[in-house]
Amino acid sequence: MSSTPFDLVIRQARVATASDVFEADIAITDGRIVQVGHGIAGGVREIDARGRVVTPGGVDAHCHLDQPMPSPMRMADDFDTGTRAAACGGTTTVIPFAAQEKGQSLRAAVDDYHRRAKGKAHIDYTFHLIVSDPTEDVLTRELPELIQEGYTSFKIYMTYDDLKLDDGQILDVLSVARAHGAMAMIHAENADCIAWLTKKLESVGRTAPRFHAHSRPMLVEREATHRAIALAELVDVPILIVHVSGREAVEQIRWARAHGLQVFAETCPQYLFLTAEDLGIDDSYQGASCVCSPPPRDKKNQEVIWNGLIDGLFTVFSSDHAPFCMDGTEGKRPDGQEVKFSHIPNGIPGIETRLALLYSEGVLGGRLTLEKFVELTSTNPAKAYGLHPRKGTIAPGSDADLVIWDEGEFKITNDRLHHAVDYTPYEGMTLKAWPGLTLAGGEVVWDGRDFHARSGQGRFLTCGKPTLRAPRA
Ligand code: DUC
Ligand code: ZN
Ligand code: ZN
Repeated sequence: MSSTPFDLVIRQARVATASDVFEADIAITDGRIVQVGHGIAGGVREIDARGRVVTPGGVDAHCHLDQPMPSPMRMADDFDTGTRAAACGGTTTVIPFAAQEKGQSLRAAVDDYHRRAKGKAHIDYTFHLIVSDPTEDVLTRELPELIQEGYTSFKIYMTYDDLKLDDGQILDVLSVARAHGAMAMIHAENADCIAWLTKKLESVGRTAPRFHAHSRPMLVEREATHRAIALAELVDVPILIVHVSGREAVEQIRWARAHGLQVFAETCPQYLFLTAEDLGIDDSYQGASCVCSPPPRDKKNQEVIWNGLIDGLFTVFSSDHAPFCMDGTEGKRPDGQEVKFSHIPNGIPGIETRLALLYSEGVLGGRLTLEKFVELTSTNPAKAYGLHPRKGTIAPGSDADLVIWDEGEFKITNDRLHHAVDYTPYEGMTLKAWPGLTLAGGEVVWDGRDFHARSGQGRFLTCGKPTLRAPRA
């Protein structure tokens, strides 16, 4: 038997996977888990995790980093600051978006995004594509080729003038997903209803940030969710509805599941912890900080989202981190100006707070089992986007991406976070836990106090085909 010690052994962990919670030691060599069990031999380094929960590192399967924006807007986080924040919040893999601009080839969008990421990421990453211009060449050559190369998921939009596809285009793109086994993610909001409501609101001077929520009521999400499901049913292809915000969309997804359709669903922290009131109860511009789409709803809808997490309606829990500063000229105040709600860049930061919010209020709040937490935040996103079992579990052969949890009071303040955004929507909230240590590829990137850049930097991952089936609701 070889006497070479392991690089690292984590002792007496309370190991949590999507299927079990059990006590074990975890041995790591060359960035991978090599043994999980009892009585494991010594490591060059050892960490005593007695009594502490150890989960797989988080997979944040929906975040926006350094995505090209129309001038003067610019995302505050690039692959350096965004993945630094992710690591300090327990996330070890991110999947942001290589976004095609209309008129641009998909390949050019991917090449550009690789340039933005290269040498900057501290944790592993891959890309979803955003298909905004499904030309004949995109449909017949570029998209199939990219799927073949390991870009096996893409997002399509039913809203936003510069991104949205019409129903015929959606059918075309879904057909490519079906033919080549890709996962299609859909942003479901009815663009014409939003445009009509926005015009009405602005014509009577209702331009403050809070009217963003009035311009995107639940009905517009419900209708688009229904339509997305029908289009996918017509093509006979699985889809994943992203950032589901409340009851009416949930009902559509339940209906689809009950009819045996492969409809997956994602939700995000903002739909559990924020409401439309966070966009303002008066016309103050502060509410711009919580302008995102779909908008946060109300307390009753938060309960519906919690129930969907508990009962298996939701497949994945992502941040939808979309980082814009409140101050300066590139974020929520374009050119330094307070603008109409329809001109405020959409999105809120959340890449670092995603896991701790759900662990604290879900697991320690008694709503979610540890297994469910792991499934939603790590295992299922890894399966949905073809990264499992390299990512998303604690097992021999998997990457040594782990979180050791500290339980105790943790107050969220923006100065404790590691993103480049100048606020957090969760300022002042007291949580019951925070990652005490994050290991990425076997290296400590967060020790509970300080961030440590990973020597080899994060690696780009090519993805396999999705390996998930939606349960019948
Ligand atoms: N909505 C999106 O669809 N993407 C980024 C942020 C947001 O609010
Ligand atoms: Zn979206
Ligand atoms: Zn998004």
